[in-house]
Amino acid sequence: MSEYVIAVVGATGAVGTKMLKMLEESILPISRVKLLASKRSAGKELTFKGEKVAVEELTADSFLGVDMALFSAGGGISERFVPEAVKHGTVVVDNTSYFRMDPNVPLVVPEVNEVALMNHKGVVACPNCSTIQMMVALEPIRKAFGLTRILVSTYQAISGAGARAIAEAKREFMEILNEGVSPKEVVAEILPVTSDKRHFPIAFNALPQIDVFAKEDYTYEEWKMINETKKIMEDDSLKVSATCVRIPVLSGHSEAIYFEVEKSGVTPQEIRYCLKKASGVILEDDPKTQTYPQAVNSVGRKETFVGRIRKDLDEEKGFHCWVVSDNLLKGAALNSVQIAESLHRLGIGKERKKSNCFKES
Ligand code: NAP
Ligand code: 12T
Repeated sequence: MSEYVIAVVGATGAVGTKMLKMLEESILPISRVKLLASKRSAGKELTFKGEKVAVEELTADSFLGVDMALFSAGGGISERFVPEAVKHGTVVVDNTSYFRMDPNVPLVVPEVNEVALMNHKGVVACPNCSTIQMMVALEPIRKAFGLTRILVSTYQAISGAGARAIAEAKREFMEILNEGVSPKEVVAEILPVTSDKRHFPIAFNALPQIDVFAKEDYTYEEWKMINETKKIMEDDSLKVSATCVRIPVLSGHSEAIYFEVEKSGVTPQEIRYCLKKASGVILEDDPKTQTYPQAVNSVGRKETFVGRIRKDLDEEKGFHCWVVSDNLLKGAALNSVQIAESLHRLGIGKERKKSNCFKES
């Protein structure tokens, strides 16, 4: 069987380290992993399947002989180095937002739209973490009953913002709990967004800003959820709006989702039944026993958990639910590795074609 040389770009990061773990657990035949990061990490050793592998500095030549590359080192790195990888015939799964809305780049959640991979031209994008878990939960409902509107509020974990944000949150909690510093007085330098002008504490707080502000006073994270949903569900007329909030949870994104179905007379029981059979979903919904999805229980799990399903009190076709998943696994590393597995299964994981999304020839 043909084996893959797989590069992980951003291997030392919050997502990259989980990618390595997901690759260890994957059915993909892997002959070698190449771990790439910044110059700062060059020489550092990580473990893959019990063997130590040294991290190398990412350069334009890193992709020689690499079959597939999983990118998770920020949009700027993808902008610069994904074309270099594709030039070498490497098939790229990009986990950053840089290529997601490019019409030449399929945006894939394998449970939902694996067939979109067939059109790839060297690059496949992994959606935003908050979009992925929403798609896993809502696509089975869309298929069964049609979907006309989504209103989502997220409760997003700190690990989504990377290793430095996790360290900042831990430090804030320590200062508040061990040294008696007031939550208003701890000094923040990373959250809500490193590159933005102002920073606020996350400990004992809730921040209604994830990523920078963009048009119509929505944040870019909110726009990602809106635009990516329409692209994945292939429905520009679908009404979608989002409010994205960072909360002091380390891992596991939660979402309160209101949705309207097309069909009349659908019951919560029918929606539960539909989700029970859905791939990648675990239904946890029993108010009698206080059973519902919780962020802490999602950590380390590959599935998306759905519960609190109930009818809206006024809108006949409206429903509410609560959706939770490990943002670093299904929200990023696992979905990327599943895309790689799908590419392998479909026989399109090793493309050495001349034509690619950067250059038609
Ligand atoms: P992180 O913990 O800060 O890790 C960043 C990684 O990028 C590290 O491995 C870092 O290497 C590497 N890197 C930084 N600058 C580099 C450079 N100049 N050259 C090569 N490598 C460089 O961040 P993270 O949370 O893992 O996220 C990484 C990226 O993944 C994000 O920027 C985002 O685009 C994407 N992401 C996507 C999702 C999603 O929703 N699908 C979720 C989270 C993140 P060093 O250790 O050497 O600095
Ligand atoms: N800013 O790659 O901060 O779309 O939680 C994912 C997560 C961007 C992305 C976050 C972000 C992405 C975050």
